[in-house]
Amino acid sequence: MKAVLAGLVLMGACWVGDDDDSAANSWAPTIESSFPASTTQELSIDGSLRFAAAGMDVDSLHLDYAWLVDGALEAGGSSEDGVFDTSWDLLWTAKRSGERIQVAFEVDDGDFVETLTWPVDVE
Ligand SMILES: [Ca+2]
Repeated sequence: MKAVLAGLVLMGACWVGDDDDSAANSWAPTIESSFPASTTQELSIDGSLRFAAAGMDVDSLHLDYAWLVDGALEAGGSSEDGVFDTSWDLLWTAKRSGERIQVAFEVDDGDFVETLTWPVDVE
C-alpha cells in the first residue's frame, strides 16, 4: 500500500483519501500558461529575456514560487489566494557569456512542486 501511495505522489497529484481533513493537500499546483516555449532560448550580448508563468492550485491558498538559474535563486514571491502570475527578466552578464544555462520556474504548495525549465545559450 505504501508503494502505491508513493507512486501516486510521484505522479504529482495524489488523492490521499477521506480523512475529514479539509486542509488536506492532494493536488500539485498547475502551471496553465508560460512563456517562452520551453525550447532553447538565445540571449544576445547586453540583451535580456523575459520569462513568465501563471496558474493556480485547486486545494492550496499559500504558494511559494521562484525563478532560478542553474539551481540558484534569482527572484521569488508568494501567493495567498492559490493563484500566481509572475514574470522575470534574465539579463546578459559577462560571467554567463558563452555558457548554456538552465532557467527554471518552481511553484511549491508545501507538499508538491511543479517545475518548468528553459535551456538558454548565452552569447
Ligand atoms: Ca495543492
